[in-house]
Amino acid sequence: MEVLMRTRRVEHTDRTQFFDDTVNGLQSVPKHLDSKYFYDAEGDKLFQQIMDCDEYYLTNCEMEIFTQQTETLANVVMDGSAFDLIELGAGDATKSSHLLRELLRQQAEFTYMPIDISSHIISHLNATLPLSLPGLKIKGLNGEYFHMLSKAAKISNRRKVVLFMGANIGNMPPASALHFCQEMRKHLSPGDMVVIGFDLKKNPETVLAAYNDKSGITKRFNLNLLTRINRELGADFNLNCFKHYATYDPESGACKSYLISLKEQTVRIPDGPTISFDENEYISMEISQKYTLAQAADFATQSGFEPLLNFTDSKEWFIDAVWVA
Ligand code: AVI
Repeated sequence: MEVLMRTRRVEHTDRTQFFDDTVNGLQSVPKHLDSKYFYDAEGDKLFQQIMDCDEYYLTNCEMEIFTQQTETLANVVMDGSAFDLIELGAGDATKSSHLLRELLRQQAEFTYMPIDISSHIISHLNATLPLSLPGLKIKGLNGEYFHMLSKAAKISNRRKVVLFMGANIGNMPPASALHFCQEMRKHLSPGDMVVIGFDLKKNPETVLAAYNDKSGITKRFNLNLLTRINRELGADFNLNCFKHYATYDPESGACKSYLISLKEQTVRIPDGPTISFDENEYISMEISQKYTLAQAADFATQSGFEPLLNFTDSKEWFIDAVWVA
């Protein structure tokens, strides 16, 4: 069976947006690229390999929560009334299908509404999940998260439970992440819930290793975006002239990755500018922000939610926080 992996794949129709974002980012000081573009077909495969590698603990931690605490999680989200279970960036729904199975077992009255920017992922989920989870009511929504949340509210007026998992919130700088939570709150009504994954601050070496794995998969994952820019925009990045560099600041909780130019060089983008790099100049590629429990709870209150409880893995490295609107 075809494996659908990442959630934020940008579809082919977005080439103009990709071009504009890339050119703007590379003309900025300092230079940056948008990590949402990591996920082409090769990026999806590399991310799958990251999730399977020893150092990348996040997936196992959240999977442990969804497999070991499924019944309690199901009871919390069921809350005694019918609801729509909306998943932002559903991907292949690997983790959430454990919750779906338990909700079906408990005969919960719900419809699963996965939202994804990829129409391919949504058609796949619509077609396959009811086969693996008999009795599942599913209504996949293809589009931007907040547009589709508005659409979901028009389709049904039942209570909403929104899943936003995988520490995807960490890929936004904290101010943008807070804004995202505030925007999400505006799309929900009192009594609605969110279940949101946060990767927690921990031993700095553990965090850094997850983004600087020994086998170099994360390095290939970062460099793959240059390959994508070459392929889709016709640029001439020489991948051998850039080095992957990851840092973790335990004080701020920001884990950041960069590509460092190994020499003075120029890169041409057809129909766009020629980009000059100094030796050691960097491109900022991604942030993976880590939080304390208190910071995650503050996010809830500052965006108009009440933090209800946290589901934590046995190492206490990751939480799925449950917030009520
Ligand atoms: C998707 N996201 C939560 C991953 C993370 O941990 O920030 C993406 C990633 N980048 C490098 N490794 C994993």
